[in-house]
Amino acid sequence: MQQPEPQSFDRVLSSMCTEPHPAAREAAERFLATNPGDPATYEAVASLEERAVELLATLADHPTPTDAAGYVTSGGTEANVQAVRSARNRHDAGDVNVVVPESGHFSFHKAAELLDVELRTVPVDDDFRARTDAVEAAVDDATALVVGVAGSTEYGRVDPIPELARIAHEAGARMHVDAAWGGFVLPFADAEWSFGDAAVDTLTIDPHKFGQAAVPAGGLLARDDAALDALAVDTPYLETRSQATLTGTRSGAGVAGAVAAMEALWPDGYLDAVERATANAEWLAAALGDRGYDVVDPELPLVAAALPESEFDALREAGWKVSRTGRGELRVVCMPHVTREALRAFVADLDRIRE
Ligand code: 0PR
Repeated sequence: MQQPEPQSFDRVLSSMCTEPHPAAREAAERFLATNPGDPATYEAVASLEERAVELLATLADHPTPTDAAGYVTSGGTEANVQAVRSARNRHDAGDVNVVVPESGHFSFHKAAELLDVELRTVPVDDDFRARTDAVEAAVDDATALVVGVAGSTEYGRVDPIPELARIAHEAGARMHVDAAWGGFVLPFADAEWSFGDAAVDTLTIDPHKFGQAAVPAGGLLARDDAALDALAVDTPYLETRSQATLTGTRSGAGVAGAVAAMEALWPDGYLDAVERATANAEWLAAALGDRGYDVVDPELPLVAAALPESEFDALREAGWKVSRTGRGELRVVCMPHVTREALRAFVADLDRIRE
């Protein structure tokens, strides 16, 4: 039987995944049958995972990357769930709450439900950033975690992380930054988001998004071991005595691919990718603005613009994989596979649709 072809990336404009770097593809294939969940058996992939954490901590400006704790998760969802779980386990109060801006990814809703914690969603300002006054008003003694988003899913916005960290710590809570998508873009942008910029306790940063690794490769980082220790359960019959990860058997391909991508691309390759993506986002925003659409000014390479539903539907019909924000705007994520040529073809199709 003929094998089905995977989705071609040619017209994929709103995915946060991208074509893996060739080195990531090759490394992932070599490590397909390894399990970093059993480091005493699969030693090579276990040391690759230590390397992955150190590289991720370098990107996230950890003061001493070799001291950072963390692991390669199945994705941003797992990293966010684990950050909530860790903060809950470390907090004294019985019934805790977690404060998340409404721009937070829906994985926090999953976390709250799974972990039976109260989720307090707070409004964002006119520029889609967490409102610090609203966060300040929402925290109390039972707040275990404050979440800030660094590169929001819908608009690519960065919350005021240092201010949120201050509010969190004054309330006796921990600070988590969700840089699942932004983490590979922000090292080259003018924003305060990282361990180096604020007292961040945990951080999500996913190689399988802008990091150009193979799926699955998310990342959870912690300032130090305590956050991960709070997640550990005993594993009596394994050679290693405890496990802090959510899943048991994990993807060695994800770990190896992540390391290979980061070693191939950090920092110059990522800088090139970010510069190209940023120029593309600016070009697209200008092209849509010229045509009279309301465009949300892109800060990171993600463009949102208000298009009539009929035009959006016609673009989908023409094969463009585009999606909408919660408010209904067209959303284009300028990932590394999105070329200027593709964007020109997209705008040409839009012009045809508008005729
Ligand atoms: N945090 C942020 C800020 C995210 O944008 C996402 C995913 C997550 C966490 C969760 O990450 P995982 O999906 O790895 O668990 N954001 C994308 C989104 O919801 C996920 C995505 C990726 C969707 C590729 C579609 C797609 O083709 O839009």
